[in-house]
Amino acid sequence: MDTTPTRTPERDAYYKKIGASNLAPLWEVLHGLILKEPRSPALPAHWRYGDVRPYIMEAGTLITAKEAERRVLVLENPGLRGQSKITNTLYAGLQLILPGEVAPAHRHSQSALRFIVEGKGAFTAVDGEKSIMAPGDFVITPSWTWHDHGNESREPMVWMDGLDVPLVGLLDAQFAEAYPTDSQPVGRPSGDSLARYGSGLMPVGYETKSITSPVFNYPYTRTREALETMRKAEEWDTCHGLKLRYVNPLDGGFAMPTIGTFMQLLPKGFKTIPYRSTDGTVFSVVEGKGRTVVTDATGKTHTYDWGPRDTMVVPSWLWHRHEADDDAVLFSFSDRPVQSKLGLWREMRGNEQSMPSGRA
Ligand code: 1HN
Repeated sequence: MDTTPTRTPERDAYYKKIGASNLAPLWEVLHGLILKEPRSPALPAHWRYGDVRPYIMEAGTLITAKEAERRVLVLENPGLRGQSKITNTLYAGLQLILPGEVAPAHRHSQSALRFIVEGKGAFTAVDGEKSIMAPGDFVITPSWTWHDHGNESREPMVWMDGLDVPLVGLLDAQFAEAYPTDSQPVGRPSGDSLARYGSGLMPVGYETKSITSPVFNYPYTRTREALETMRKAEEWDTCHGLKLRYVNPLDGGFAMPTIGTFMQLLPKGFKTIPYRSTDGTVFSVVEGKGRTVVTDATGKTHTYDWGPRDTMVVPSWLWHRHEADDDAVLFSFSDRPVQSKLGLWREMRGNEQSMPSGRA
């Protein structure tokens, strides 16, 4: 697996000859196809909100949300520039919507999440329900659902979009269409889906074919309260502090079929032990200050001093650890549901010497 066979003039001539018939020798490429462990072309990276915010606001002076369709600055992984990817399988960007603006309705095969970073009171409408959004809220746009955004507040609103665009592209399974009007009709009151499906209750006889959670806004107030109540039990995980997974209340699985989403609390002064997993992960800091130390594939360490609203990405299989200077809350997302379904997901904790385990 480690050594490529020697090239000879005879072999090269042969490769050229068979190449004309769209054939190639596996033995020349095998070592690059089957790796002993993940070696992602993605690099670790950190976007400080203070650095990025002026550029986002400047975009607001250059183009309207309507003309842009979606006015977003793509968070491009520095190892994957020009590909609109933050990891090999996922897309992320920061979207701006100014007071009075509308981002017109459309739908596509790709699933999307919104994680609210700045501003309060703008809405996204999904499948006939408007959800008013606030910082720290996690909002889902399931595959093939109509969605438009609007801002009826007085402040600019910025959120992080996370989509499975590269993954769906790899599968060549994408469709998209525009809605005939900018906004879709709203048929249900705001908060309806949370009340219906996200309160530990369910309408009797409810059935759905959807594999995405019917709760499409998981408000931060509830998430934060869960973390605050649970911290009293003092059950800290050495790698994660207190880490919760967003679930689909219908089956306890991930809230989205292709993207796993998490929220974790690191109490003031907490230092995690190193951890790595095969799902490259995007972090958005909600509260607190601290740092994440990532060791890249060359053994170089990167220290990211983060604060509220910053974004970070830790690619597959890179060791990383966190330190919290204040009580810190981190949102994160990755392609874990896909890897788990396919039996591929593995993780390793810094105190483990043995082969990594596969469990999600
Ligand atoms: C999209 O539909 C949205 O609806 C945002 O807000 C970002 C990036 C790629 C493809 C579709 C949105 C997107 C996107």
